[in-house]
Amino acid sequence: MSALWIYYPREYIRSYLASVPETVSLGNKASLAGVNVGAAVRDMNQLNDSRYLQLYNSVTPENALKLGRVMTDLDTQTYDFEEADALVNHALAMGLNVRGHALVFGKASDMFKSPDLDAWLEQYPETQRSAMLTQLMRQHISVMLQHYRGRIHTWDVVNEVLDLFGNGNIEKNVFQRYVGEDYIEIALRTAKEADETIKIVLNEQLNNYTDNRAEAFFELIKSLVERGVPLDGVGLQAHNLYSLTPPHTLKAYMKRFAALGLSVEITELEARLKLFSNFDDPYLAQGKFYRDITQQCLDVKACLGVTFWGYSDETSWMNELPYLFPVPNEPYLLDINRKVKPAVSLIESLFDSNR
Ligand code: 9MR
Repeated sequence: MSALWIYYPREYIRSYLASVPETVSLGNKASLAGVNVGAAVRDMNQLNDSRYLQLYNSVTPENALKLGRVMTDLDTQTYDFEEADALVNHALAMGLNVRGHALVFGKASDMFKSPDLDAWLEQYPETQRSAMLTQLMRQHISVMLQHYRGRIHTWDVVNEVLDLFGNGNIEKNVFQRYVGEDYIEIALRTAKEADETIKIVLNEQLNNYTDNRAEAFFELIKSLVERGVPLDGVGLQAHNLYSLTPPHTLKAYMKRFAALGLSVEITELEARLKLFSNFDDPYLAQGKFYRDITQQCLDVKACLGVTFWGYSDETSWMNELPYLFPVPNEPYLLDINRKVKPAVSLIESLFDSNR
């Protein structure tokens, strides 16, 4: 029964289409309030959409800055910045804040094989692998930070250090296996050496902000700070995949990082439409959820902003994994036809009364 429910594709009435606004000014209002509201973009087409600046004042290249996209040859450590530069330069010309994502990301290799670092290392004698991966990681951080010096000021230097389903243990990803758990600290220190002006962020996916895993993440961050490891902020991704996080739990959690002297940011917000199927109007309920999450950020001074992990419901990384994420996902602020969804005016209304 429940399996049927999960896989049953549903369509909900799009009553919001009756009042799609001509223009919106969420991006402007966010700028005036000194907060970033952004989206992850896949390509120039999304960035060039006439709604982009109406909605956002910030952007995160979804994949363009990742190792697998910029490094064309692991052995010679050759780079091709054409696509990434085009996107970043265009975003800057539009006046957007650009978030750099992500320099050291184990799952990109383990899950997405982009690139497959294990396969690369296995060509070399076992005794050399640790040194090789450490060198590659350090070199990559330095090359990226030098290349984007003065253009990108905030970087997810290390992405997703915890086991996705564990109790808060460090994920046994390719960096942990070859470099050791110290890879986190080595990466953060290397980033500081490469460009002392950037904001160094550790970005993590938590499924809620109250369980052992969330606690372990806090303890890890606290210990890095106490040991003087360079770290300016924490990114909380906020993918709501199988259940919805109660928004109010986020505020208390963010305040704990603020008390350590760190900034926080909601970096990859999304909540699948399917999670709202019990509501009369799932699109409206989704909008209210996003409004309430954004409110948590506005309530915490150290919170720099909120980024949605995609531009419009036409495409989503989740649609590419239908067995894990059966449709409807439709998690973004624009729908499958790039029409403005209810979330937009609901979030916009927060800026009329806040800050
Ligand atoms: O959305 C991204 C997808 O297109 C890529 O194939 C994948 C691997 O690079 O990464 C996805 O984005 C992830 C982000 O980089 C880190 N947090 C989880 C995101 C969704 O998987």
